[in-house]
Amino acid sequence: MPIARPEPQNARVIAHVDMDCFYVQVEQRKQPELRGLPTAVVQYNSWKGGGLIAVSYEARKYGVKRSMRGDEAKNVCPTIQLVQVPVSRGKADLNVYRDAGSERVFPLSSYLDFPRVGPDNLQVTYLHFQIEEGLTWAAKPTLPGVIFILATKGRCERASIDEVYLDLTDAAEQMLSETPPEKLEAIDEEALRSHVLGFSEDFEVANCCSSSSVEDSRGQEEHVRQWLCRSDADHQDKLLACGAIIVAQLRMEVLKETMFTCSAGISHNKMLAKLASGMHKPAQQTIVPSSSVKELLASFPIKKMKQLGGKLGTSLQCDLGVSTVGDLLRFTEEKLQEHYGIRTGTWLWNIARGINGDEVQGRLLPKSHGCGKTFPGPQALRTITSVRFATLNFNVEHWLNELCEELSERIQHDLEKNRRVAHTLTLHARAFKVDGLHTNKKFPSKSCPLRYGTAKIQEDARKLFDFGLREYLSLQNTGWGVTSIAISASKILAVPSGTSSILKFFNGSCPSSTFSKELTDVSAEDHLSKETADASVEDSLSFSTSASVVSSLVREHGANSGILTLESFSMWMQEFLQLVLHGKHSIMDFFRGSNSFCSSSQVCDGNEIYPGANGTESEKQLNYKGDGYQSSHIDIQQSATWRFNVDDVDASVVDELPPEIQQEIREWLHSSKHANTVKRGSTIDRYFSPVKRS
Ligand code: TTP
Repeated sequence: MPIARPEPQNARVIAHVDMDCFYVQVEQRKQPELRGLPTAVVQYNSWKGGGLIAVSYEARKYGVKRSMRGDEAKNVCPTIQLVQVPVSRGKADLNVYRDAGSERVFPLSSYLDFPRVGPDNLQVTYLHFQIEEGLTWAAKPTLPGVIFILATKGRCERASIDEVYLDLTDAAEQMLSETPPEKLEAIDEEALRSHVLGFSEDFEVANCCSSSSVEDSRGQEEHVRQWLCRSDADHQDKLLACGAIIVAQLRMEVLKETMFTCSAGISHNKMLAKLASGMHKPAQQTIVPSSSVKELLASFPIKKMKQLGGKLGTSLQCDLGVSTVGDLLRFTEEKLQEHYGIRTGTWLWNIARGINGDEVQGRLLPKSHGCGKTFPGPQALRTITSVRFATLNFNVEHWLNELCEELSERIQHDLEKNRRVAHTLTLHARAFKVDGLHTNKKFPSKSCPLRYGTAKIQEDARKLFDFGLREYLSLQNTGWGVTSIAISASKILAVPSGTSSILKFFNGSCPSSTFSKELTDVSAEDHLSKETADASVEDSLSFSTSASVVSSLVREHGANSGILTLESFSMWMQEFLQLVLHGKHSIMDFFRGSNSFCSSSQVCDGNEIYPGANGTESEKQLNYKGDGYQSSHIDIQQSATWRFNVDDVDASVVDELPPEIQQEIREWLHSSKHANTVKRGSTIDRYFSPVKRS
């Protein structure tokens, strides 16, 4: 449910930047000959020419829409160029689009300086290479990608695969105090091409502008210049003017360096900025001054508002007769609360007035990872495992495994590249019951703690599906058909690098520690993002697993024991993770470095350290117990994987630990080496004591 946040007192400048027909632009950059032509990107499923998922503005002029299939699009626009989405594992591979927003590219200008170094048979002008690919160029000048360029002027929140919010308040304040627009000798043409709601239109109407006329455009630009440079404007509008000039510069920078055009909305909050960014596309920007908010919302369709596209919007239409946001002004806050509850009622009351206090979060990386596949019509999946339709892959398990493999690769990539760990695995599906009526009911989404490793994710996803299916079918003994499956990884947190954050990480003050011991239903808002991905993973323990292992250990044994202080343990882990990050790929490697690792077949007796269990065993396991899944905890000691011999511990490892813990560890190792029975009393000793844990 939406939450109403009051607007902060101070004036803000918020921009929403959205790439234009993004997938088409990515394809056009790959194939420059498509530029300027009516083009659409079509889904991997080629039935009737494939479903269109992105349409160029040239094609839109012919009436081509995203909802069409390729054949239909060709009927309305015979010259349309249809480009297939890359396919991998029998489904769309969106990596190329996902990466396009955040890639770091060689500047085209620099590339042109070294044309002979590049592959001969390619058009150098449009080439871009990712630095990560490790190309050995004589010179490697780097320039940031879209997100990085946009993030240079203020707080940046990546909202989806192709859109960001920017909080430009500080940059605008600074510009206003140092170089206010009225003192600028020249204002970029791009800024002068802005649309100012409630201002530009007046000019257009008064002058009956046809956008193609040069005089008209000059006149409009002059008109906008007057608005941007008003010395009698209030502080908020002056800030917006600065914001518009900054956004225009950013958009030009994006175009210059990445060849992508984008559109933007600039206002004093996220909601209004988002509404505005889509008003004039492509490659334009729209400013919403406070004085125009009422007029904008008066005619804005209620169902087009974020969070009102679904049931709530429908209820507003059907139950309250509301068709535009402005219509909400007819109702008191109490009335709206009466219908929709306190929080939602207040939120609705606020949006009717353009009030939205949501902050721009500083986040350049996606909030979640997800991948899914639909199985429309006759493709619906009707069996869990492959029995009769083995060759057709019409079974849930096959596709779950494929999707999980993708997800696993993606989160592993995120972990390695960005040091982020995902904590929650969620399965979403759509299904119908074969009960004569083909009832389409929502398949209950389910989630559980996420364990790294493809096989584990596949195993858990399958359990989530089984559990969801039982709930879906309830007592009816009917068949079913699954029309879509999606799997997502969320609650993604950075691996902490400082004591205070690591304490938070382990201490329950962050979402990671709210692991449910049971499967949890997923709220309607917990959608898959547009972000989906591919990648591959070894089923090995990475430090991500260690983070969740440690967090579970602390919860299980440490936090309340008073034996090992959380702080000292966290310090130790901090160093530990640093070591893992700097060259060692896994905790196993960390210990293996001293050749101390016992294989699971080895017998390890009294002189063993149990620094943790591997992710498989230490995490809560999902076991079906007849009437539902329950969590159970597998004894850590069963995991021989994590046993190693004290005698083999490399002393240098201890030297690298924080000084305040070194002595304690040394004493503990010493006592462990010299006693077959584990010494009691040492804090860490007791903490890891197998006896204690059994
Ligand atoms: P959008 O930003 O919604 O649309 P767009 O960028 O194609 O066009 P516009 O200029 O109107 O903003 O989506 C971004 C990309 O996400 C889009 O290029 C293709 C992909 N996408 C899908 O794959 N399926 C969908 O249903 C939508 C809405 C988008």
